Amino acid sequence: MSISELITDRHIREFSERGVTLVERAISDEWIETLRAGVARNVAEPSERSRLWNRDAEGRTTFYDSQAWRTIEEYRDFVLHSPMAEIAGRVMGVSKVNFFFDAVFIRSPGAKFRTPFHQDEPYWSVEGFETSSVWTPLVPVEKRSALEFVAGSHRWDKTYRQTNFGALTGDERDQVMYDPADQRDDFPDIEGNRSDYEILSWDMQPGDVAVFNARMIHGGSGNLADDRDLKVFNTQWLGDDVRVRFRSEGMDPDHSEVMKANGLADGDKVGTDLYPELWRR
Ligand SMILES: O=C(O)CCC(=O)C(=O)O
Repeated sequence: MSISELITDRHIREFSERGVTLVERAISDEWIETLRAGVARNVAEPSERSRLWNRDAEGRTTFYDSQAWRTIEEYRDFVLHSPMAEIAGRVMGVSKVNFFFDAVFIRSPGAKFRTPFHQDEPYWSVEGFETSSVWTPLVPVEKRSALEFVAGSHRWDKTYRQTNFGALTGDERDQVMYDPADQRDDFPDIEGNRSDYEILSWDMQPGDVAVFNARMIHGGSGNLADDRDLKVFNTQWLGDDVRVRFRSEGMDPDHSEVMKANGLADGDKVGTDLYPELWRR
C-alpha cells in the first residue's frame, strides 16, 4: 500500500482536531529490525547527550538519548530512507517536511517510571504549528504503558512554564533557570486531575506509530508489567510554517549555536544540511 493510501482523511482530521493520530502498520518489520539494531548500538555507545532519567531501587532504568542519527547508521538509514518523512508530511497536510531530530526512550522490564506531562515545542530552537513527533514503539506496548496525549491541547494557544527535566537527572547540564519575572502559568497538574481531561493512548504493535503535534501535552508511558520492556524511537518533523526561534531559556536540545554557525538566524526558515528536506508533495 502506498503512503498516500495508508494516510486517510481520518488520520489528517484527527491530527488537526485532536493533535494526535494512531497510524497502524505504518512501518515494515524490516525497518523495525533496523531500528532495534540501532538501539542496541546506541545503548552500547551512548552519546554525550544520553541520560538515565530514572533508576529505581530494583535497578530498573529509563534511558534517554537524542540526535544520534548522524552517528548511528541504522537511525540515519531510517531517517533518510524510510517512509516516515512522507507519513509525517501527509498527516500534517503540509507541502514539505524537514527532519529535526531523533530521540530514544528505553525502559528495562518492569520499569514503572512515567515521563512527566509536557509539550515539546517550548523546548525547541524553532517555532511553528506545523510540526510532528512520531512515537514509534519497537516492541508491543499495552495501553497502560503507552504514551498519553491530552486531546486538543495543541490548540489551547497557551505556553506554560515547562517541566524541568533537569530535576529528573540532577545533572548540572540539564538545569533550567526560569526567569523569576516569567509570567507564564505553572504547568497544569494533569496527573492529579486526570478526569478533567480527555486522555488518549492505545495498545500498540511494532509498526504502529502515534503522530502528534509538538504543542500537544503528552507524557506517561512506563508503568510496565514485570515481564515487559519498552523500546521507543521518536522522530521529529517540521512543516511549512516553522521558523528558527532562539528562546531566552530552557532550549533542549539547544541548537542555537550550531544554527548560527550554519548561517541560520532567528525568524529564518529551517533548512540547510542541518535539517534536510526529506519529502515534498
Ligand atoms: O516515551 C516516553 O517516555 C516519552 C516520549 C516523549 O516525551 C516524546 O516522544 O516526546
